[in-house]
Amino acid sequence: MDRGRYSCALDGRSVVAMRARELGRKSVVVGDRVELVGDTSGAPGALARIVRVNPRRSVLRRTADDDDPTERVIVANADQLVIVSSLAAPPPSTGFIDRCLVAAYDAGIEPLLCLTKSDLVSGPPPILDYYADLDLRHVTTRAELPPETLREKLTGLVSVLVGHSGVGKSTLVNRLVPGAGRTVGEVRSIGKGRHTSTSVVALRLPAKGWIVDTPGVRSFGLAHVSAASLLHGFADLDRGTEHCPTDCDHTTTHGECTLDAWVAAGNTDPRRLASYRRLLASRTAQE
Ligand SMILES: Nc1nc2c(ncn2[C@@H]2O[C@H](COP(=O)(O)OP(=O)(O)O)[C@@H](O)[C@H]2O)c(=O)[nH]1
Ligand SMILES: [Mg+2]
Ligand SMILES: [Zn+2]
Repeated sequence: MDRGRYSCALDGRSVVAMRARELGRKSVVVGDRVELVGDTSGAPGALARIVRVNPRRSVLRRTADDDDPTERVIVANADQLVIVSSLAAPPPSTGFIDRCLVAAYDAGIEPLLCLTKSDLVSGPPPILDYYADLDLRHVTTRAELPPETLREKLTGLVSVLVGHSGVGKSTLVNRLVPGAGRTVGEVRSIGKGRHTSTSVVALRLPAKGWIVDTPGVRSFGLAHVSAASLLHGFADLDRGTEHCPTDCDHTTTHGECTLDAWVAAGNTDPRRLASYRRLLASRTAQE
């Protein structure tokens, strides 16, 4: 999307379209399946109109901050959230990854952890210990090798790439989509305010499927996720709440929360509980 013009894929060609008035206030986002009328030739200067947005199979949302309830839909109809995190330079941030996991669960899409820059570290990455009790799929990549394992996991699916700046997303996209021409090693600033657009783009994979790059998405505000749903992003902890009192809010101030005992018994990494409670606290601050 660029200045009210949407680029739509139709039978292998790219058709530029604008929203038709009958759409009203309904949003059109990357990944939406739409119905077009008018000039769909894709010829230079041709302009079609989007008259209908089909029901969405999945919706990936975020809020700008935990304390800003304004909800934004980032991508519709995605199958997979690829959480890109470098093993070094910068080191992985479990706080960010945990947020992404909550967002993926909330969106109803599968998370895949992609650990980049494996050439900069040796031995098994400690971050995998942190997620050992979670059924989290992962791949590792390094710039000098073609990302074959990742490519296989993307084939035929719509995958959204998220990650901090500098972790190697553009490098990956350029390897996966020849000719994508994503700028490497540069942080693109598209305006400075938080209300500016984030230029999310969908790129077609040569094999089959789409990859959605989200260069402007730096954080996943989770104000739109309820406290109960937050726990669904922590399946390893969710299992430990079976014997909590029904009104348990799982915070430390609730004396009868059984999560501390669950963690002490070695069921999952204690840092996972700390991370969950940090997320809970960041949300309660705004309520
Ligand atoms: N050592 C190493 N550096 C990498 C790797 N992948 C990317 N980089 C470097 O990391 C920096 C940021 O990469 P970029 O793709 O722009 O990251 P983005 O901000 O997430 O799009 C660049 O200098 C890349 O050359 C890798 O696997 N190993
Ligand atoms: Mg980039
Ligand atoms: Zn509890």
